Amino acid sequence: MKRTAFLLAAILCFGLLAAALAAPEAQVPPWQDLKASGKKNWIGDAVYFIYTPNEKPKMGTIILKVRVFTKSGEKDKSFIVKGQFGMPSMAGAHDSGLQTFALNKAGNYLLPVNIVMPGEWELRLTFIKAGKTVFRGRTKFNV
Ligand SMILES: [Cu+2]
Repeated sequence: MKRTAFLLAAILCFGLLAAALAAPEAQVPPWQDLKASGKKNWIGDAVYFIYTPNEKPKMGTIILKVRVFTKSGEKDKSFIVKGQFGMPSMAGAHDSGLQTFALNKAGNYLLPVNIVMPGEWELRLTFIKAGKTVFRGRTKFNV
């Protein structure tokens, strides 16, 4: 009988642990369709970001710039911005993996994007604030 009680307690503990581990995952925001480059993408109602490539996407390396602004128009450098790009039709053949944008002195987040093949590409952006993922957006573009 004692043994059964112990087993039940152990199962309960594992259950609680699993629930605790699963909880942060459930809080990750769903993927949203990004607005076009140059347009405002709001993160909640206090902050927005604008992404712009340094040139029209073409074969080779382009630099993707992301700027985050507070509602009052000041640059917000408190985020970690991550990007991932690849060709959805090619099952990760050119998948970049999750890359972290570099923050420069001007407060711009920059990431080189390598386009190695013409066709349809997808860009995914993740915004992290104080260790928490607060926004995830994606968009497709043709080269
Ligand atoms: Cu390809």
